[in-house]
Amino acid sequence: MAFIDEIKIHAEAGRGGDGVVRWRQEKFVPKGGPAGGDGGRGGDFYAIAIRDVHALSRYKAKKEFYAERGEDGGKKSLHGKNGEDFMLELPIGSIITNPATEETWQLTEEGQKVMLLKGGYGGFGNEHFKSSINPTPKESRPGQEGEKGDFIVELELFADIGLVGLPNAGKSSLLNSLTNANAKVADYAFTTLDPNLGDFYGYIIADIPGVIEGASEGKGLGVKFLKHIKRTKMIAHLVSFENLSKGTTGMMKTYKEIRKELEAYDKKSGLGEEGLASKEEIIILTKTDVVEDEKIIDKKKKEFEKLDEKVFTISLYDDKSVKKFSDELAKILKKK
Ligand SMILES: Nc1nc2c(ncn2[C@@H]2O[C@H](COP(=O)(O)OP(=O)(O)OP(=O)(O)O)[C@@H](O)[C@H]2O)c(=O)[nH]1
Ligand SMILES: [Mg+2]
Repeated sequence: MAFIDEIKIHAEAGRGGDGVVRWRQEKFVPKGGPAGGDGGRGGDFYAIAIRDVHALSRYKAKKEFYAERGEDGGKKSLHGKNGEDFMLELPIGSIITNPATEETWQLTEEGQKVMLLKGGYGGFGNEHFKSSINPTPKESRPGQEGEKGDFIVELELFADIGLVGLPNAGKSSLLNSLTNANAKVADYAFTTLDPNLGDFYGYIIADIPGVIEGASEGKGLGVKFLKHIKRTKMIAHLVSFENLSKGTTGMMKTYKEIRKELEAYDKKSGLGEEGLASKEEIIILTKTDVVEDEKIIDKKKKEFEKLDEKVFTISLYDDKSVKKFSDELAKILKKK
């Protein structure tokens, strides 16, 4: 899936409204005092983070954005209305740079708002200049220009959940069935050579190459891919029922091997409490269809539940199990 990952835009905050020269007009008063109102403020220009990884593609055609100008002042001392702020919606993970000023901003949370450009102040109307020496000023000021700028927006995607497990556990297959990713799937180890990302209702799922025993020492595809899930909020740990055939402790043993690798990785990278092993984890027991006896599936599920983790059983040949998991996952991610 193609995520557009860089755009350039031109943005302008609103100009302030002009102050005006007006005179009070009252019945029986031939010439009243000054009554020209001040101009309104120009709208500010903001970027706001939304949960939509495809949001940058909206700005492929239109690349110039303007906050509203402030209204001019009016008669009877009326202040002009302030211009509306402009909210540029950008996906979470956007890094915004103004190359001219070398300022950068990063959007990391849904709803986060940053001001990129400030609107201009409104100009004073003639009433403002009234004084004892000058009771009838004919002076007013124009509104101030709003700030302007060219920005580069780059998208750095942070996965919300990372899939880990042995090669062949079914990670890429699960990613494909939950999202519109098109990751390569095959019945041999190390099919996935580079991480795949998928968009799951605005949350990013990362599928990384399988981890094997000794990975933290550089075995298999090594640890270099674990860094891709360093920033995820949680991991989903996949263990296939195919590992049952290694003996009744096969699945748990497989699970613990991978946990050990995550811990070793944390230690090596000095991650400690921030590490992979400390992340919230859900366990997915995959390929239930290779087991004939439902009781074995239940028993395994209970055994894993004793680890005090959320445990799901799933087979990609059973749509219901996929749907159930997908609904639960959406709930879990929303709660975070
Ligand atoms: N029977 C069965 N096979 C499945 C299921 N899910 C995936 N598979 C098969 O398992 C094999 C491995 O699937 P992948 O999704 O490539 O596994 P992976 O974990 O991404 O493997 P690596 O990329 O090598 O780490 C493929 O042949 C899939 O068709 C399932 O629910 N049941
Ligand atoms: Mg894979």
